[in-house]
Formats: sequence, structure tokens, C-alpha cells
Amino acid sequence: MKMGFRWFGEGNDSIKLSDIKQIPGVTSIVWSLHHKLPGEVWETDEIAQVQKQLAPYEFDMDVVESVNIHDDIKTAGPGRDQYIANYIQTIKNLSTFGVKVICYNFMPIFDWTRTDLFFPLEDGSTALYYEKEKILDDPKQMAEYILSMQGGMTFPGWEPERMERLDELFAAYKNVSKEQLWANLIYFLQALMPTCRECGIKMAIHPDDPPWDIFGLPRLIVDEAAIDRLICTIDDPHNCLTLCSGSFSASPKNNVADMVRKYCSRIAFAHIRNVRHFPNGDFSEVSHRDCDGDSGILDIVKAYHDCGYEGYVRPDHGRHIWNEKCRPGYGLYDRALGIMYLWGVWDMLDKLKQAEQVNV
Ligand code: DNO
Repeated sequence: MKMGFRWFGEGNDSIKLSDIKQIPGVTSIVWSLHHKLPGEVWETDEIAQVQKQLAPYEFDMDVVESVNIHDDIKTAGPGRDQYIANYIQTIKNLSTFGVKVICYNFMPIFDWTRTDLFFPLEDGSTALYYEKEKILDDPKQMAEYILSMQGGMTFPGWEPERMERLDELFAAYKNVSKEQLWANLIYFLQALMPTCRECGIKMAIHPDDPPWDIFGLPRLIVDEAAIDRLICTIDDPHNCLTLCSGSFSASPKNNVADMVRKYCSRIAFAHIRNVRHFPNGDFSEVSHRDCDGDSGILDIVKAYHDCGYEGYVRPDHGRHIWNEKCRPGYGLYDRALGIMYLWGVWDMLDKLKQAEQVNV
């Protein structure tokens, strides 16, 4: 696996590239142009600035997360074809810098959704938390809470410009059924595939987080049946997955290790994190250590190893520990601990495999 670390860009992240450089085995910076609104073309001079920032540290910029998708593409609104043309231009521009994977999502209106960004855990740290009861009928209240926590930072998928237009957005999605949303996703991907083939770029969809409908909005990428549908409908090696273990395993029905084994060749990017379930359907994010949660981190890493996974990985959200002031889920310390845990398991599996080969 190739280890990455999500970084929000100079002036937009409290973490320095020089700090990330000291985490063992990180070779990729998972980046984005966070000032761009969905639908805008990413210009080459803007991409070149990021390249220049990463170069002294010899990090690659192979994985972009996220190039967000305009709501007109998701709703088949009037600007759809123009926004798809813009997206295609962005893919072409990214490919000139050697980008190989674009992580994106097709969630209506809201990206990742949590009700508490700093929920206290028993060890004194805090973490992202989802309380089912709170996600019933007041999307505005939730959006206000999330925006109130931004403190000058960007939260991808929670652009204030979009959140200000919630009524308009809900109206635009009003008549978009789950089947129509599927059709719009397929239309979008079909339009992109020729360019992806030409440019050698994989589109890696991120699952819906959490993997169920919220506020009456349909959500698609929630389980194995949805992945089957997506990859069979467009059976192209450039139509790939970002297999986010934390998003899928928020539903106890999903077994992420099984998904890894089944879809390994189509996983371009892996997000690895751990979730603890509560009987009433609430969930909390926890450390990457297997026994701290219910995602089955050891089984997941073993599945990647057994499959000979050579794609990109990143530790996903961490807890907030040691009083670090950071973007929720994206501090330096706990993600660095997560990486060391993942390497510990991976290196041991490598060693066992080598020993097996010697003994044959
Ligand atoms: C949350 C992330 C997601 C992800 C997007 C990809 O922390 O995993 O916001 O970046 O859904 O488009």
C-alpha cells in the first residue's frame, strides 16, 4: 500500500508538510483546491502552486480528494452539461501533473454528517459522533452547528455558499428519486470515462457517510448491492472506489473486510478508520486500534494484504488528543498514531508472508 495523509493546503491547515514528513512511510499528500466551488475548472497555475509546495518534501500529488460535483450534475439541472465539461477540463489539467486518482462523492446536499464534532470519549480525547435522533427533520439546525464549528477553516462539502442556499437546494432535490440520482451518476461517469482512459485517471467514489438516507434525501453508495450496481453498470477499470471503512461500517450490516476481498481490483483509494456502534444506532469515531471499535480494522488490513493491494491508503479521521487545536477529525497526532498502527499490522503480515515463502 502507498501511504497518504490528507492535507488542506498552505494557509488552510495548521499542520505543516515538514511535520507530515516525519511520520514514517508517508509518500503521498492527499490534497485539494479547497477554495474552489463545485463546478469550477481547476486551472493549471493553481495546481502548479500545490506541486511547488510539495516538491521540497518529495511527496507525490497522485491523489486528489475532493473535486466536488455541482448540484446541477446530481439533480440533472440546467447547467449539467456545462459543469460536466468543466469537470472534464479539470481532469485533463490534473493529469498533466501526474494525478492518478480523484476521490469524489455523489451525496445530495450534505457530505459527511455528524451531530457532534467534539464528543468526549472516556480517555479524555474527543471525536466525531453521530446521534441518530438529531438527524430527523431539521437540516438547517445541523448545518448551522457544523458551520459554527468551522472557525475560519474550510470543511469540504460544507461550503458556506451552498449552506446559505439550503431551501433552494432542497427544492432542487425534491423530485430527484433514488433511481433518478442513480441515472444522474451514471450519466456523469459515462461522460467522463473516455477522458479518464485517455488521461489514466481513476474516478474513485466515496461512499455516503453515514450509509443511509438523511433528511429525506436519497443516498446511493451504502452497501455491497450499490457497489455491484455501480461497477457493473460501468465496467471500466477507471470507474473505481474509495473504500472508506468508517463510512460503510457505520452500518453494522456492512462487512468491510469482505468488501475489500470482493472489490480489491477496483479500489483505487482506501480510507481506514474505526467506528464504535451503540445499540440505538448512534456511532462514535474511535482510535484506529481494532479493539476500540467495531469496524474490524485487523480483518480489513489483512484483507488488503492478502489481496496484494498496491493502491493508496490514508488513515481517516482521528480523535483530537493532547489538546491539539485542529480541524475536526484531521489533527496530526491521532492520524499519525493511526498510520503507525496500520504499518505495524502491515509490516508484520509482510514478515509472516516472507517466512511462509522461505518455509515452502
Ligand atoms: C470526510 C471525508 C469526506 C470525503 C468526501 C469525498 O472526512 O472522508 O468528506 O472527503 O466525501 O468527496
